[in-house]
Amino acid sequence: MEELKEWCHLIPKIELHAHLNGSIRDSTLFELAKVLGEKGVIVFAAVEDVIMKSGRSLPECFQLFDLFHILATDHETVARIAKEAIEDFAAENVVYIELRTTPKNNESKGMTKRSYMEAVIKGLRAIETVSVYFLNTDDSTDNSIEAIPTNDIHGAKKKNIYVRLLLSIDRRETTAAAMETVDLALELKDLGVVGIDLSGNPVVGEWNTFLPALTYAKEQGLPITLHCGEVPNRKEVQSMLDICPQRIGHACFLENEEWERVKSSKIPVEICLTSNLRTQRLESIDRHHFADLYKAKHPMVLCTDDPGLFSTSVSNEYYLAASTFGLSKGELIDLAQNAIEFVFASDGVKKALTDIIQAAKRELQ
Ligand code: 6MZ
Repeated sequence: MEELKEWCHLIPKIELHAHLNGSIRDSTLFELAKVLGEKGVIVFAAVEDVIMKSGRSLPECFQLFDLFHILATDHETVARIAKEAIEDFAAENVVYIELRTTPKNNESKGMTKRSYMEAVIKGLRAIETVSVYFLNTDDSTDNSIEAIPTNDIHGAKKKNIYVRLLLSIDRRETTAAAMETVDLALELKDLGVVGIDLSGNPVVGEWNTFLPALTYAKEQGLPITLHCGEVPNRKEVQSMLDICPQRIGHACFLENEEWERVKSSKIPVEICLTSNLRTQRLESIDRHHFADLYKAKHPMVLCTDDPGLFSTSVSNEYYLAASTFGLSKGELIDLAQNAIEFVFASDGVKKALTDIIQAAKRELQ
């Protein structure tokens, strides 16, 4: 068991579904909560209980996110969280990540959606312990990219990681706010933004509110990924599939007819095993739709969702897939390699990632 865990750690991995504020380090969360507790903004003891709880309903998760947003309201903290999150993913041998986050306005802190994103990017620039390649100019679209150095998978040397950003539209937002996010994504394309996500509490908001912004994103050539079927909502799932998203996340409550559409259109699914289990989307992990999709050779990628919130890691998600569904080492590394096809970055980056995983295959197998 330990050997397989260690092996899952060594595989160069691709993370395509991780929320920035769900990736806060526990130690940072406690530190921030303590300071705000001392200032009387929150009651630290109450926070401690919520943070330490392991199984949470979906509504409880969203209460916790509201707390995270109180903790992370200034630019400096946002930059710190982004920096630490990427350091942690790189330490896991993640070689490419699309980190998603909701740009936030916060007048009292002088924060706009744009300045929030600038803080995230400042955090990426501040990373020294890992070599971070996040500018779109780090690659070119003509396939002539100079590949990032192949990681020493045993960890002796400085890690290398490609970082791209997805801007999330929160389901609580208005059409105008969602449009603002898409405009911002277009403005920040050269700074590593590669797409749009729709997330937030799945029982909140109406599809028609987000549709104009998502359609606009598609028209402008920005790929989109949608949290789809996190709760039963057939009408919404069908409307989501109607706009042909480039990827969908979770897909816990899809009926056969909808699965058929997903499968025939080969829409890649971002699979978050621990998250779905912890938020009680399924009775037990072996009942997860991963098994059916894997058997059908449907495109999918293993992701963490909120590694801080759910105390998981990308390696752990690979380990969980292997130990639950009986995947061999070779199958695990193929799973990592297959994910390259679904990234929103350029062909140059895809080629570089293929080289990295091929090299690891030769070394690990
Ligand atoms: C839906 C989720 C989520 O954007 O502030 N988020 N939305 N389902 C989930 N599964 C449990 N996990 C996270 O990161 C936190 C935000 O991401 C979304 C929520 O809107 C949450 O507030 P950012 O960096």
